[in-house]
Order: sequence, then C-alpha cells, then structure tokens
Amino acid sequence: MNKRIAFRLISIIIAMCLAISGCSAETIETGKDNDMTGENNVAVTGVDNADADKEKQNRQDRDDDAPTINIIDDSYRNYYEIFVYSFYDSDGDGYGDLNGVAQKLDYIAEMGYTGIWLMPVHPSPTYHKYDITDYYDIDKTYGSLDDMKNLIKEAHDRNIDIILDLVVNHTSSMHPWFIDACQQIERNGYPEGVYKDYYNFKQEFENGYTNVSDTGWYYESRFWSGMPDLNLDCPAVRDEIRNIMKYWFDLGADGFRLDAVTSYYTGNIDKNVEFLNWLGTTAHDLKEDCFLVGEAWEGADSVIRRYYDSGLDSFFIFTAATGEGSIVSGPMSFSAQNCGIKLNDLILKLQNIYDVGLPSMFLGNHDTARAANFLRRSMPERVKMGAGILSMMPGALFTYYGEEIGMIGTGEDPNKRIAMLWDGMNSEGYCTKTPDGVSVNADSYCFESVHKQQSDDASILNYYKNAMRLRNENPEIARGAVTALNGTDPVVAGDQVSVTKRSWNGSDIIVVINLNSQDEESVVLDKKNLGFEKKTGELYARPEAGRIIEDGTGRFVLPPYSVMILR
Ligand SMILES: [Ca+2]
Ligand SMILES: [Ca+2]
Repeated sequence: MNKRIAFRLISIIIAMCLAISGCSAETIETGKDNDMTGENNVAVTGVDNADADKEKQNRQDRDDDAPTINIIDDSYRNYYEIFVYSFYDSDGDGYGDLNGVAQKLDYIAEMGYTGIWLMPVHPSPTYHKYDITDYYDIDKTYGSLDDMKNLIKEAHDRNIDIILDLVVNHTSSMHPWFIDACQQIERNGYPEGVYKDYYNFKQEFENGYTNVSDTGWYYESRFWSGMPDLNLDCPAVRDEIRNIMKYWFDLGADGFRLDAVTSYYTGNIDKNVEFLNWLGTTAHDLKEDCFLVGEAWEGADSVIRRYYDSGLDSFFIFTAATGEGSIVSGPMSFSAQNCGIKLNDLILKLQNIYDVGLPSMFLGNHDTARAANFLRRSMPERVKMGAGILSMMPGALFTYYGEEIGMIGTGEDPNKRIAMLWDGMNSEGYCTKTPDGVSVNADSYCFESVHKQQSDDASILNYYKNAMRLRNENPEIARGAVTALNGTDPVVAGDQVSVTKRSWNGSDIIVVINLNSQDEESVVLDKKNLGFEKKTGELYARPEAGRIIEDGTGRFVLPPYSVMILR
C-alpha cells in the first residue's frame, strides 16, 4: 500500500480510538511503554477486549527496547545522516553499502529516527562521492538501483523518509558532459557542441578557475579542478536538474539535501536565492510533499535567513552547530552562571529570526569535528547533554551517524568519516576500507561499540534513544511556538534552569532543563496556572546523580544535567 495512504488510514483509525478514549489525537502511538520516558503513552481503548488482548500480546512479543514513536507525516523529523561508505558492509568487501543501510533500518527506527539523509550514492571517482559522473545510477561499491529501491521501500515500511544529497553546483570532471565540453574546446579552440553552455568557460584566468589543458580557456571550479561548476543559468542544465529530481522522486525519494548552495553563484546571495526558488518550486511541482534542506554554510543567522526568502523548506542552522556555535558556546558554556536563561534566549532568538520555513538543527556533520570532540570526549555527560539540548530545539533535527555512540574525528575530512563501530573492528558489518586510506585503529574510537552501549542504560546511545523518544512523543517540541517562562509569575527557577512552554495544535507542554552540570536545581511550577497535569518525560545525562524528585505541590528538584517534560 502507498505509504501516505496507509498513514492516513492508520491516522483515522487511531483518531477514532482516541476520540472515544478522550485523548488528544495529535500523535500516533506505535510502540510500547518505557519506564524512562514513556509515561505519556496514549491508551488505545474503545476496541473490544479480544482485540485489546491481542494488541497487548503483540506488544509483549516485540523487543522490550522497541521505541515509542509518534510519527507525524511532515518534515519535522529526526533525520539520521549516513555516509554509506563507512556505515555497514553487508557483503564483506570492506565498503559500506545500501544493503548494509537496509539491514540497519531497524536499529535506526529503534533509535527514534524518522528520516535518513544519505550522502551521495552516485558513481564517482572519489571516496566521498561529492563529484558525480552519473546522476541516474548507484556507485558500484554501494550496490545497485535495485538495492536503492529496496532500501526506500524498507525505510517507508518503517515510516522512515529518505532524502538524497543533491549535488548540482558541480559535477565530476569525469562526467561525460564535461569531458565532451572540454574535447570540443580542444578540437575547435572554442566551446562547441551540446554541452558548451553546461559549464562556465572563459578566456581570462581568475581565482577559482582551472585551465582546459593549454587551450587558453578556463573553467570555473570553486572547490577543486575535479569539480567543474555547472552553469546554472543554462536552461538545458536546469532541465537536467529537473529530470534528476523527477527520476529519484519516481523511485520513492522523499526529498533532497542540497549541497553547497552558497556556491551556486559564488558571492551572489540574490542569485542563489533566485535559483533556490526555482529549484524548490520545481521540486514541489514534481512531488508536493517533498522536503528540501539547503546547506547554506554561513556564519550569521541574518545571512542564512536571507536564503529562506527562496521559499525552500529548510536550511541547516550552522550558527548553532559545532564547538563555536551558539549551543555549545552559549547554554553549554563552562563559565556562565545563567545557562538556562542563555538557552531560552537562544531558542527565542532563533524563533524570531527563522520566522518562515523550518530550521534544521544539528551539532555536527561530515564536514565538522564530531560532537564528542567539541563537547569533550572526557566528559560523556556533556556529550549526552549536547544531544539533550538538541533534542529539545524546535525544527527538524539531524544526527550524523556515530554521534549516538560518541564517535570521535576531527581535522582532515576522512577522520570525520571513519567506520561505524557496531561491535568490534573485526566484527560483521565493520567497514575495513577506510576513507582515503586514513589510518584507523582502536584509538580512533573513544567510547564503546553500539552493541556494548545498547546493554548499558547509562550509555550515550541510550541517552540519544531516550532523547529521540521524548521528541517523538511530544510533537510540540519540534513544531511548537516557544514561550520562555523563567521570571514569569507562576514559575520560580534559577538562572541555570530553562523553563519554556511549547504550544502546538491546541496543546501545550512545559520543558524544563537543568543546565547546571554539577548541582541539582529546584523549581516551583504552578500546576493550575501553567495548565499541566504531571511529569511525562525525563532525561538524565548524569544518571548516577539521581532522579527528579517532586513533592506534589509543584516543587521539583532536578539533578544536574537533566530534562523534564510536563504535560
Ligand atoms: Ca560492501
Ligand atoms: Ca557555482
């Protein structure tokens, strides 16, 4: 059955059940309860007892760790970024592959991810594959088109969307279009042929250009000579881009991550915005509910905000990411005594600036240092808290593979893209072919493998899992309007605590975060004035420091680095 139709049918059935039981019909309950965070699970009543018993039995039959996932069919998803090369090797040739991703879909779903961003999968001469030679095929090391179709189907069966990396600023210098265009110049002394306008050729050298052998012609190549920039003004190039998008939409892709949008027209934001408007409009004409997120790697919110004028669905909020970004240098600052206030200010600032579209929040990606590096690998509680804050931010959320086990990697790009540690380095699925031949050994990993962390309740992995679960259980977090409650009448909280209300679709929740890394903090929240009934979720970055204590009068004591949801 078509995924969307199936979703609507399930939605209707569950909405009917919820209407009978008097519960909110905003979310879909598909998993089982969990003692850490699952106290607000929606009870499905109104079905006859035999069915209810059967459902109960089904739930018990599932893995005890199966997550509670409330999947809403929109773009405010928890996306998991995968570098296929280093993810899971299904056939033992040393390279990760698409079938490997398919084999780990249950893991991804159990972690609470509802979308996947696949880094480029097309034929390419480089290990990273950001220089493409054929937009309509799959690189042989990764598998086949059939493997991709299977992966998309299997992902959709688990309510996981797949977005692909769309690299259209440039092609590979080995792409047939570029090879033909250069041969024409060599043959004729000037650009000629079908592809003469596909790239930016000129006879004067300038920065960011490379010579076409010794013809006196140069081509634009902003990244390096192996990546000739496409001429995005050329109508035939735009037709190609439209065809590429249509091809992958027809195969089931749910959207695209747009690579290097600031380089479309280097130094010309207005032209970039204009092109993105064309790209977004064209994509949504092809697939109405597709999701496009642009890599506008800029250091100022005001500049990233200009890109939203294109009407594109989303952009990555680079200002909040990495060790220098506003999350780590603000509310996670070591020296500040007002981290709660800083977090409120940050969320409100982002809400004010990004008043259109949706922000795509992340800590790190394949181009940045890994989060465990800049959050400090010696402080796992801080690695967890980074994820805890991220999971409470409005917008879409992206996690780079391996962040959930605290993988490390910094400096040269290949270091940031090494093999996922499922079990040991000799275990099944481990990708032994390292990116660009970078040396990898046991010291390349800081924390335990997925396998070991899964059985440790206090692991980084289980923290991520609980954080994603809270985000899925409370759709108000990603989608809701934020009101800061510190300093308002019914709230008594210190400056190290963030207290916010999230309002969405007629429903409010209260999010309380203790950003004090060392000490517990008490807060008093007036139940009646704030309109909540009880604590429905909690997260502990320092589980050894105890759990949240409440005295029944609205006073809560939160251990250091903890999160609480009230509903
Ligand atoms: Ca393989
Ligand atoms: Ca360009």
